[in-house]
Amino acid sequence: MTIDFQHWPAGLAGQYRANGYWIDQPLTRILKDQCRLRPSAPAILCGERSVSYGELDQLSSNLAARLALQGLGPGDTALVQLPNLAEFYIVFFALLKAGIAPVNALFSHRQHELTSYVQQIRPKLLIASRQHELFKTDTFIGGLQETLEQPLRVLLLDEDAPETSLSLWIGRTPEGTVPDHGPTDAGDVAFFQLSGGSTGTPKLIPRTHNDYDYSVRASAEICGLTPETRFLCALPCGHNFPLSSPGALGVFHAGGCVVLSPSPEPLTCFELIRKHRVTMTGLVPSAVNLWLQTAPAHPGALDSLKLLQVGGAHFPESHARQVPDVLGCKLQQVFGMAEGLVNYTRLDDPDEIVFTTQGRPISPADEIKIVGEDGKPVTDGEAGRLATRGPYTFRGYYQSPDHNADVFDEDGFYFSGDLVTRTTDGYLRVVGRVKDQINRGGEKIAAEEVESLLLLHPDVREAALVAIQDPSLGEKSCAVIVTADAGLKPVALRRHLMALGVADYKLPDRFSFTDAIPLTAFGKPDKKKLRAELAQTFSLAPTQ
Ligand code: OOB
Repeated sequence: MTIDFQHWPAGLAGQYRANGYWIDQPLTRILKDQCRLRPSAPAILCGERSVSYGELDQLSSNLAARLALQGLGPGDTALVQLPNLAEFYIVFFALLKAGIAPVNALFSHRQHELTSYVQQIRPKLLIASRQHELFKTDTFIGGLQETLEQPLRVLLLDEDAPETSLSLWIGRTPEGTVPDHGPTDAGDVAFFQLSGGSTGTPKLIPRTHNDYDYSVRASAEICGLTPETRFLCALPCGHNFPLSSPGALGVFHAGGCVVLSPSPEPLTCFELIRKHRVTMTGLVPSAVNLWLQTAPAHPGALDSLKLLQVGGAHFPESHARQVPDVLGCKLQQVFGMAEGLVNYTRLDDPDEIVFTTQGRPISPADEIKIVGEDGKPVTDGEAGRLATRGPYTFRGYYQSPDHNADVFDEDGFYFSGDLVTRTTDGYLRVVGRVKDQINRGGEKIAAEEVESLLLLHPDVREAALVAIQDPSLGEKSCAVIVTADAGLKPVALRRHLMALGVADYKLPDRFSFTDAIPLTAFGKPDKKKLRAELAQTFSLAPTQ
């Protein structure tokens, strides 16, 4: 059994193999290699716990074997929602070993997001934590089960019942003969990444072993990872940036060590950096901003830190320039996406490149097109829409033919929705966005998704979600509402969204009530105009 997904055309796949980008090995080879080379070296440090490569291998094999004994294997999917704990990686490798493809939901996701993932992948397995509000009782799980045709096996962290305790399943090797299980073929889906999205439902990105492993290996090399690397994972560990750019998988590939932090909050991170002699980390710009403000009061705290990667959202040049002096480390800008393409400034690039660009693609095989409004390529330096294809850029969202038709051209180039310029040396600058998305400190909000939920409120006639500039997060969201009820209050709408179970970061930061939403010549909401109007209302410069 395999999961159906949009493959690369045979010609390109052949080139990717011939050039050594695709090595036809499952992602589990990352762990296998390190178990041979350094089984007792620490792979993960989390709180007081240290997990060696050998243990990571053993614990993930325990779980994989138990899942296989339950009849789960290639073709099956899992919904996973775990916080930044060692179990995230144990489960990740276990599922890869068993050939089960997970969706790693963010811990901030609530029933709206999780239900949507379940509807799309129809999982046979749910792995979550009792610490999450949704899993404090079994009500939500029961509801999910009712929507599925087959039984949903459930494993929970912090669970008392032995039959559903994730820790018990991980902790002991099962008895009996384990049936032959995964991993799936290297050309097949290994897991699903989450799209930041711009549509009504959160989309899923099938990632194959071959494509993801290449991005991990190449990223580890570009970022100079070694067995001495100590990487602080402070962003949500399932996100593409801290997972593979080069992230934890890159660090495992290099034989280094991942130190887990529950959040990017500066004091928590500074303490972990000091205690574990962390050498590198990756942050979103809003977190860097806090680190820049906090670091001067903590001299020496970041002594071991050599490299700070920044990505996920617009990073103001003025902040970029402060990084070496204030944080005492090298800066690397990262412009990536869960769909594939990742750009890095290189470690030996001149400062001006590092401070003023978002890097260049990982691979010589990454093809970049930047097109103007007329659909024709722009000249270097001119802004246009970014389109790309390559050995680790997906070829279609899972089960989304209509949306795929909108975001891919006939040659298989994916339009990311970003407006970029390119220097003559091939470095990209992100200068804006055409996708209907709000980038709230790196957390992506699809406007349409929140608008549809707002429209479910009986008193909302029209709704438009737009970005407003914010000094700390870069952007926040404002919902512009047309209603016949003059007494409708933001608090009622916020409660309405919370009752629908949407993640907190998607709740509009502001509400603005109006008589009519301005329309473009095509009759679509004129968000550019709305953004300009709101910027005036809130006395801010308009967002791009
Ligand atoms: C990363 O991945 P996603 O999927 O959460 O978001 C991708 C989008 C990009 O299309 C772009 O709009 C924005 O996030 N973005 C940036 C940026 N990096 C990402 N915008 C401006 N400057 C940057 N440096 O965010 C992601 C995935 C892998 C590595 C790094 C980031």
